[in-house]
Amino acid sequence: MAKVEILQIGPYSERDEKMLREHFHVHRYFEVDDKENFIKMHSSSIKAIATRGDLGADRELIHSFPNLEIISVYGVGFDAVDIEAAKEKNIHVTNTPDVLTKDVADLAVAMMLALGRNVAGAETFVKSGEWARKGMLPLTRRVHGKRVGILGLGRIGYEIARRLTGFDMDISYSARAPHNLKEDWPFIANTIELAKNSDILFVSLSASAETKHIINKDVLNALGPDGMVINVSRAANIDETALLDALEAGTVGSAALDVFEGEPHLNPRFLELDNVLLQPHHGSGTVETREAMGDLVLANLIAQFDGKPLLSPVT
Ligand code: 8YV
Repeated sequence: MAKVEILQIGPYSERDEKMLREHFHVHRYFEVDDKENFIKMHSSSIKAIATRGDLGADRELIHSFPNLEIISVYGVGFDAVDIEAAKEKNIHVTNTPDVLTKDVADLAVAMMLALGRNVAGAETFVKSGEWARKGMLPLTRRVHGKRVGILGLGRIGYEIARRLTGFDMDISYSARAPHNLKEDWPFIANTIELAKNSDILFVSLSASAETKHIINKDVLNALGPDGMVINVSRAANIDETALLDALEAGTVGSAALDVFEGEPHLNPRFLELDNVLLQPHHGSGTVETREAMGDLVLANLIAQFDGKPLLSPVT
């Protein structure tokens, strides 16, 4: 039997691509120069899209393939997929939740410690010989025991908070509604109030039209000149211009960011700042997690074409 034809939107690891090819006839869309002609030639034969959280699939792409049955996303975030367009055509969408939660939380905590204790700057101080020349490194501020706000207490936010209990932090959170928790972390509905109540603000909520620029000038002012903001969700959750202005003016203390507007081409203003820690969108970037994500992308595709229930449908 001929293999089902799928459209691959961006590169995966060699391992994952090999697995996909074993089961499917894969078209590497990102390598196609003449996309218009490709769509003319293959519009009716493509049955699935395999994409990534950061690349998604827009309305035009989704509607170019009338026999599309499923969009399998390599990533927990599916904000780059036009869910409405998929719904209109009864196309299933799956993502890769759970398998990456703890890695993203690990990185978020690592970013807090690294920025708070100036780990990168301190290493440069040693390697550049400044330690021997100048003596003591300027002191940093303490991290443990500080007030932490978690904006978005979903799976990832919860794992961040759980880790922070080991640092004796004073945790409060915001979410769509209060959670029924065993912990006694206060719920603060208003983002400005949450920021006022925090020395360190983690942004861990999934992105949507409603959360666009939820971190704005007012929230940053409320966090204040000693405050730190950490984003491991999506760039759109922060008004990046307001953040850059605040970091340059010192009205917010520092920022640790794993996601950027237009990434990987970030605003050059970030590169001029000393009060930032910049990461290349790799919250889920461990071998173990990326393999689990690749397995889940494939398992969802196989389930669809075997007529079995999907493993992780987006609901
Ligand atoms: C990316 C992510 O998908 O899970 C998400 O939503 O953004 C990431 O895991 C991953 O970096 C591959 O692009």
